[in-house]
Amino acid sequence: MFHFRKTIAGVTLVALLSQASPASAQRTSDSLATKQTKALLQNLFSHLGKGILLGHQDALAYGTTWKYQTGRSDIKDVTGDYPAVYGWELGHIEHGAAVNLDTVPFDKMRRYIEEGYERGGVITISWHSDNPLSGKSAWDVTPGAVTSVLPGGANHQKYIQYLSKVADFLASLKGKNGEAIPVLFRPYHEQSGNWFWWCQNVCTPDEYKALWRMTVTYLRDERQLHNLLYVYNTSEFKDGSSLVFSDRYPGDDIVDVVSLDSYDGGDSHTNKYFEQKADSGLAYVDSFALAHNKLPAFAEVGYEGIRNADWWLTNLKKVIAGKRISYMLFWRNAGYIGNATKLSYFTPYKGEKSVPQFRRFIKENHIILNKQAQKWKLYQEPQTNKHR
Ligand code: BMA
Repeated sequence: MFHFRKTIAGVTLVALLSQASPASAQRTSDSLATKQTKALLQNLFSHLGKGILLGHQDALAYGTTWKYQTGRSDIKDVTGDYPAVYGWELGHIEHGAAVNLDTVPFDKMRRYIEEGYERGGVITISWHSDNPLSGKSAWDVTPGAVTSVLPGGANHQKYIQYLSKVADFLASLKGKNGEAIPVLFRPYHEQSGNWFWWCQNVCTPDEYKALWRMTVTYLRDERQLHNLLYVYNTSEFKDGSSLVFSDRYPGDDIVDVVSLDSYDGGDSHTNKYFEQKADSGLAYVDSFALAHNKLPAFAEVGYEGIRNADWWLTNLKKVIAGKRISYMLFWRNAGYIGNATKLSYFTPYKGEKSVPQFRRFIKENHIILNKQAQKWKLYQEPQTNKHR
C-alpha cells in the first residue's frame, strides 16, 4: 500500500511504502501455523512480482509416456530442471483406499511429496472427494450433498470420517528433521462451475461457506494440523458472475490463497475464448487478493494436447502479463486415459512439438523452476528488514 504526502509547497507528492501492512499481509490464517508454513507464505508473498513458480500435477509419478521412474519428470526432461511446485490429488482417500482416483498409490505419493519438499519445492494438494450423499464420483451433482454433511445432516458423521482420512495423510507428511511439510490445501475447487457436488448450482453460498469452515475447523482445531495454507479456488467467471467468487468466499480468517483455474480448449488458431476468460479471471483474483491481503495464484491451467505450439508465447504469455501470480500449475500428463486414443498432456514432454516454445516461454517470462526456488529458501524465516 502506498501513502502519499504533500510537501509544504504542495507541489511534490512523495510515495511512502507503508511499513504497517506488509506484516499483516503475510500472516497465515492459522495463527498456530508451523514456522516453515509461516515462512512459506511470507516468502511467496515477498517474491510476488519477481517470477511465477511453475507447477505440475503428479509431476514425479508419471509423464505422458512413462510411469514411476525414479527421478524423472516431464518438465525436467524438457528443461533440465524440476518444477518449483508439485500438485497432488487425494480423491478416494476418503474411503481409506490405497491408491487415488488416478491410480497413484498414496504411499508413493507421500514419498514424492517428501522428495519435492526436500528439494525446496512447494506442495499443493487437491481433493476430488466422492459425493458423500450418492456414493458416486466428485462429478456427481445429486443435489443436497453439501447440506447432508453439515452438522445435523444425515451424512455428517460419515463425512467427518472422510475428513479424518484426509487429516491422517496430511499429518503423515514429514521432512527429514521430523517437521510437518507445509501444504497448500485446495479443497472444494472450481466452485463457480456446475460439475462437482460442492459447485454453485447445487449449494447456496452459506452452505458452501459452512462446508469450508467445518473442514478448516476440523483439520486445524480438532486435528491440530498446523502445516496447511488454505487455497480458495474458482473456475472461470461467466459475464458478471464474479459475484460467485465474493459471495462464496469463506472468510479472511480461513483462507490464505485465492486462485483461478482456467483451461484453453478453444480454437487452435485464435484461442481467444481462453485469453478473455483467463485474463478477466486473473485480473479479478489479483484485485481480490490485494483487497484481502491474500496470495493470488493460477491454481490450474493448460491446453490439453497443446494443439498450437505457439500457445506458450502468445495466448498464455498474454494472460499472465501484468498480473500478480505466485504460482501457476499445469495439469497432469496422463498419457492414454480410459479408452482415449489421443495422449492427454498439458506440458511438453521429450520430443513433443512445442518444447522450443515452452523453453523460450520459461526464459522470457520469469518462470521459476526448482533451482531458482531453492535459492529463494522458501521454508526459511525471512530476515526482518524494515527498509526492504
Ligand atoms: C481431472 C482429470 C481426471 C482426474 C481428475 C483428478 O481434471 O485429469 O482424469 O481424475 O482431474 O485428478
